[in-house]
Amino acid sequence: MTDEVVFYHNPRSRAQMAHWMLEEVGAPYRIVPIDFGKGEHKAPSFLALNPMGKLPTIVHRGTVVTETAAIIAYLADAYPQAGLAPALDDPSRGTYYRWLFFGAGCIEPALLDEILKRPAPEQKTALGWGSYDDVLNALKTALGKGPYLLGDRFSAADVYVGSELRWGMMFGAPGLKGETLFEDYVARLNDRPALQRIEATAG
Ligand SMILES: N[C@@H](CCC(=O)N[C@@H](CS)C(=O)NCC(=O)O)C(=O)O
Repeated sequence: MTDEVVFYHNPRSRAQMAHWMLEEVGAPYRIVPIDFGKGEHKAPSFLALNPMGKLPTIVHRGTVVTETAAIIAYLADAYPQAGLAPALDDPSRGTYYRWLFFGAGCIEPALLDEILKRPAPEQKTALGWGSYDDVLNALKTALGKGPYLLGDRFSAADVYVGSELRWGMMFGAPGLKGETLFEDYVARLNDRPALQRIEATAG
């Protein structure tokens, strides 16, 4: 079985986050471009892989993986030589999981609240992400020691959380640009050669 990762991709999407990770781990991969305008992500052949009709989606060693955070975590484990995930018995694995899941479960919906200007619901305690301000405050605590979420160690959690922050900054979510802690963190990530490589090809 080939070790090549088949990567369904469109540069104007969250697929860029997975693309960065593919470059970080040095995985052999083949890009299958998906044209949103032509509706290729809603074609039956693509829906058979990802019933959500969304990117990113990868196929590796015969298994489909969807959801950006899952793809990033999967690649960290599939290519352990890159050293982007703490070992299973390393206590920092807990911190690593914590921020990866926080990225998908809290940062992502909180950012969308702001970017899409979604009205706040009355029953806030049922929201898993609390509020946008709570999420930013938690992130400030997480990054306070730095330089990365696991301290000195860069990990796949930074690829995902950092991608979310970069994305939030791009769409003008409040409280990110001009906040030194976030600006410095994103600047450190922007220095990663793997990220620079994929940015250079994004067009
Ligand atoms: N929960 C998914 C969201 C993926 C997602 O919404 N991708 C967007 C692009 S950024 C997409 O494919 N949209 C196409 C559509 O829904 O029609 C993840 O984290 O990967």
